[in-house]
Amino acid sequence: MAAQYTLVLGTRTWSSWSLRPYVAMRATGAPFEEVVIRLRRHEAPSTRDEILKHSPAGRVPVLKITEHGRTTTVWDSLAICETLADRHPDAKLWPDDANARAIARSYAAEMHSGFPDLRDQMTMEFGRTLPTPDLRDATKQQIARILEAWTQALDNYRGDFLFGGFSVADCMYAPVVSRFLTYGVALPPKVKAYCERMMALPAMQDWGRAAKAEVDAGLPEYASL
Ligand SMILES: N[C@@H](CCC(=O)N[C@@H](CS)C(=O)NCC(=O)O)C(=O)O
Repeated sequence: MAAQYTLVLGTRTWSSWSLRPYVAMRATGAPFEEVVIRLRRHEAPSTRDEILKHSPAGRVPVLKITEHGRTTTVWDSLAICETLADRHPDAKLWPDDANARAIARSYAAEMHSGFPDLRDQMTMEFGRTLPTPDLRDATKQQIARILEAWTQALDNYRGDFLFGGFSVADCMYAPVVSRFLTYGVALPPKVKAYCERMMALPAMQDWGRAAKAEVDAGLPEYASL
């Protein structure tokens, strides 16, 4: 019997870490259930209490895999993407070529551990259009580094996505695509076309519809909380 997957996500408009494994999960084609936890909820049950029901790490995203009567809990966006790549080799979530795979892993890891100023000054507000904040030099440097890295990958691998076919590297940068569009970052044509292809993915479209429903229901901007 196939494994049952449950993906525990944060508020879609804001939860950039949740978007990453969501698009990876969708790329596998496997069915899964979603549990969405409202972030920054201070009244009982608080966000933390809700997340702790699913993971001792107290953070989303979380993937729960139930098979043979046992549930395995995986937390942290990159660990979930890696687990999905392992379990669904046909989805080719990493490039076939070992050198391309090594570089794609470096891209994913650079995102996972880096770009703190970008994340701080350009919080994800999926689907919203907002004025560009007064960017610190460090943020500008991080944007320039991402544009350089994407351009190199698009030039070297010559596909629709960073490493030719869709990979975990694209999953890890999906929220950055959203941020660049939200805050009107100037994009070279090749990068702009890449962002458009990313936003056209059914997974990104579905995420956008769910995020819009949150906003329509009155979700404030993260920075205003
Ligand atoms: N390194 C973690 C970061 C996860 C993280 O910081 N998630 C945020 C939401 S995007 C969270 O759970 N925050 C808890 C809270 O807001 O109480 C990952 O890659 O999954």
